[in-house]
Amino acid sequence: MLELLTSETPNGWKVAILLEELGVPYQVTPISLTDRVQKQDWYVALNPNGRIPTLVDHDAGDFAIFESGAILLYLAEKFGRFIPTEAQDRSRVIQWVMWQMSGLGPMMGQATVFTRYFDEKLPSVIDRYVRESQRLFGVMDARLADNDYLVGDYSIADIACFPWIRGHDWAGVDMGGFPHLQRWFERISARPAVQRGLLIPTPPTPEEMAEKTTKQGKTILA
Ligand SMILES: N[C@@H](CCC(=O)N[C@@H](CS)C(=O)NCC(=O)O)C(=O)O
Repeated sequence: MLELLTSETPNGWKVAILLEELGVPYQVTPISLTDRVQKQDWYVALNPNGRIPTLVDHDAGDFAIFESGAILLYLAEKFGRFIPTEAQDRSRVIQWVMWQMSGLGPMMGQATVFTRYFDEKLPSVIDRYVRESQRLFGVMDARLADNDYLVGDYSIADIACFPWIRGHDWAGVDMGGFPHLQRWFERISARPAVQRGLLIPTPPTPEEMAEKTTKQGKTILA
């Protein structure tokens, strides 16, 4: 059995979406970020970074994996899906996953932190992260001008990026002016497995989400 330890955030949704796309059985262990469960000793023993998500493969000697990009790769390779077998396309998918992990995720994450969680609003800092996020939106938009997906067919490259693009409003990053990205976003949003994955671990209302995330933000910054 696969166990996903997660919370309702972009890095967690990536893995939930892939598991739903794969249609394999898995169990969910919700981790309360507000209660700082991700910092408890038992959790840090599984994930030395003390953040979500973590995947434990109980069918492989309780093998624990941290870092959402590494989890996507592990699952794609384990089940031989959502990653091409041809060497160069496989490399292209990995390149986009790396790009998301090192660029899109951190920039959007910091845009969210400085727009939403900090009481002190620092215009130059917010501007830096918002503009860098938009630059990255432009990189995706250009790639998607002639392609329905980032690399060939729908893959873990698209799954890695999707929840962060979905969070653009919350992060205060305008997505207007990126028509190809918008179309890609709508195409992926329409997938039933994506819609199911976004309900893991709980389906909060937008109002609950806003309040919960604000409280979580304060807790995480503490
Ligand atoms: N690079 C890590 C980032 C994980 C991460 O930042 N997770 C956030 C939620 S999206 C988290 O656990 N935050 C709680 C904290 O900072 O303690 C990954 O992709 O798995």
